[in-house]
Amino acid sequence: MTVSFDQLKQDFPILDQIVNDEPLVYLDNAATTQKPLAVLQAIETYYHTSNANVHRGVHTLGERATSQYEGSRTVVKDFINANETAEVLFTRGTTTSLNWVAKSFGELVIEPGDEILISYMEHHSNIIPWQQLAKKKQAKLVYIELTDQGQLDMDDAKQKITDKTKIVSISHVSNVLGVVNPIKQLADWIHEKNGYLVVDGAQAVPHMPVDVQALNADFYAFSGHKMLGPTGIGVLYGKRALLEQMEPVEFGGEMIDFVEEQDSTWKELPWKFEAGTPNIAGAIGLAAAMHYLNTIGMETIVQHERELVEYVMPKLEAIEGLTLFGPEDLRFRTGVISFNIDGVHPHDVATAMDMEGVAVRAGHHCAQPLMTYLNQAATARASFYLYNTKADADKFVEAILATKEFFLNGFN
Ligand code: C6P
Repeated sequence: MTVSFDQLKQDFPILDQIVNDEPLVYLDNAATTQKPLAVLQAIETYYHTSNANVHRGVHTLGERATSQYEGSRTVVKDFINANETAEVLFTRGTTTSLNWVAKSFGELVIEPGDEILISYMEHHSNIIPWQQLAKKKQAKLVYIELTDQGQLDMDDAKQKITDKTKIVSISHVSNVLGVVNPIKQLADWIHEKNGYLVVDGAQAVPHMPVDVQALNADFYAFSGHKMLGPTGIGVLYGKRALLEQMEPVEFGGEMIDFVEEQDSTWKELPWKFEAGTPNIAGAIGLAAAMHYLNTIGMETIVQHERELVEYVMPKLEAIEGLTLFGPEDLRFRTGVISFNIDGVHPHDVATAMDMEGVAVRAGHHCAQPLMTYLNQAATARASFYLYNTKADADKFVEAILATKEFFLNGFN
């Protein structure tokens, strides 16, 4: 299918607005993405026609809601190529997914003296759950160093994956550097040591084809809202053999087989993990987002984002006093571009760019150890997605130049 990316914006009503007297250019997609009409309509139609609780009522609406909710699970399974729907758990998002793995699987396999290996580019959601587990179990949290290009130092990784390493937990794509990590290689190395690989896919699944079986990840976590879906829905993929061994993290309605006075037994996968009324509309919205992405094609999206980055990078590199973070070789990165303007605080950069209608994020991006590693208090960050165009990229560059001019030379 040939996609007209310039026309795609029409599917996203929110993008058609004026912000601070300028047409909105939304470049904060790593934080959250906008929703196409197809997703908004799927949620609305569900509430208009099928709203009921799932797995409970035998009435028509109950069965309709259940079949749409479980149908959404099948869509997710196919999207990431899981082996079966039992391996797809609906969660609130990446953060919940990673916490579940650390709490339940970590509890099962980590012994005192074991090592958990992460990296300096991780999001707090892929650091703190492991810190907590390590403290509880007297295990050690070990960090993989980065190269001067902001990539994982794979020599360091290989050396640090030892017989003591039980879990490696790594982001597939960094939310600050945009770097894509070699997940399959890490999977091979940790499996040779009989350990397990957990992947934080929050910034990967929205932007590239992800095949969890080809990657051989033991667990893979991601969020719906970063891929055109609603907030409050996410996924934890896990291999069946591992999920079977794990205890549920939450207990209550709908996750039980039988409850007696003093003890209970659990439903089979995936429902033993999904206590209480789930985010039904969220799952349906996520499936609609996946349909939308499939229609365009994930390879086409990769190509589009790469074209945008290849287009904008030389323009950014030409700006004096602009520092760019992440690999210079654009083949190793996605459409996430972190930058700083010498002498201007990133928050001031983001505020000034907003005055030009350009939405970027500034701060530590929930990656404080990475900021310390980069010796930066914060960065500004633009992140592109499928609805962004070369005109947006031009506006982004113009807004940086205007910001620089304003702060460094004042009013003319
Ligand atoms: N990063 C960003 O602006 P949740 O909030 O659970 O949907 O996702 C958490 C998360 C985990 N890992 C990575 C790599 C992420 O980028 C994020 C979310 C946003 O960069 C909000 S801090």
